[in-house]
Amino acid sequence: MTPLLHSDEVAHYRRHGWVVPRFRLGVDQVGRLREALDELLRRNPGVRPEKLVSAHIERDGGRVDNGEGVRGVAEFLALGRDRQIVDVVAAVLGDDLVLWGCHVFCKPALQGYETPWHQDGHYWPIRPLATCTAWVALEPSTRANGCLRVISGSQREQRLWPHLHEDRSDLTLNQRIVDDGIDMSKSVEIELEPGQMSLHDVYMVHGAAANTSAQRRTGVALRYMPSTSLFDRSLRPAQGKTGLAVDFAQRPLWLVKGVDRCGGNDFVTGH
Ligand SMILES: O=C(O)CCC(=O)C(=O)O
Repeated sequence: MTPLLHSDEVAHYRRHGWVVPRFRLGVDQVGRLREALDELLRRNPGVRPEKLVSAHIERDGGRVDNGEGVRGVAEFLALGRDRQIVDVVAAVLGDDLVLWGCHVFCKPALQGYETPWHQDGHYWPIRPLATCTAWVALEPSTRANGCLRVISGSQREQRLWPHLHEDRSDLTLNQRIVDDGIDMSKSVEIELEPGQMSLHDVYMVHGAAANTSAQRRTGVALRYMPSTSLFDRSLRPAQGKTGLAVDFAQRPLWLVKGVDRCGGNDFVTGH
């Protein structure tokens, strides 16, 4: 059987820290996800659409929030458990996989927030630190509307750079990397059509420009870790500084493939 992530794509991910697979979602699935997005936005009129944290956690049919300030929609959980996406991610992380997060980044036309250059590892309680994000486009994601951009190869040293805290309300995230020593000329804008996705490594320096165009831009970031790592609920690496209302202590985990290799992951809390 042809693998869903081809060997040249795996090699690209290993070398550059990101890849856009040839695999993509079909039109019908994208259509269903667009309806789920409409529902998510309807359920959360008071939440900035760039900050739809844990959008996959639906409680009581969406009538109550998920403990992180968002009324989720179950269709996004189905996406995170989608066999084909899980197999794509398994090609880079291995066959024992935990889905631990899902964030819908919807940037409205004309006034979509910037996502500053950052690394995710600073504020995630995963030890050893490891995660692959599958960023699935539900709408065209282009230079004009603030597509995801990465510093290609910035994952290679497997190190975290210092970040500055920014006290601003017009950002997706209040952390910006201190970019001394980072080769910004390696920046790549990842343009995607609806149904396409990119994968990026947890050490990747990435961000996205503000959306000042007339076209909305939405991606679903699905976060997977290998089960050889522990999701350590006692850690609070974010210290409330990211501008996002995350609650890792209560965050539910799903084993989406294989077994829990480290043996300590808790698949009960939060469910
Ligand atoms: O879509 C964006 O604007 C940012 C996405 C991001 O930072 C992530 O997926 O980790």
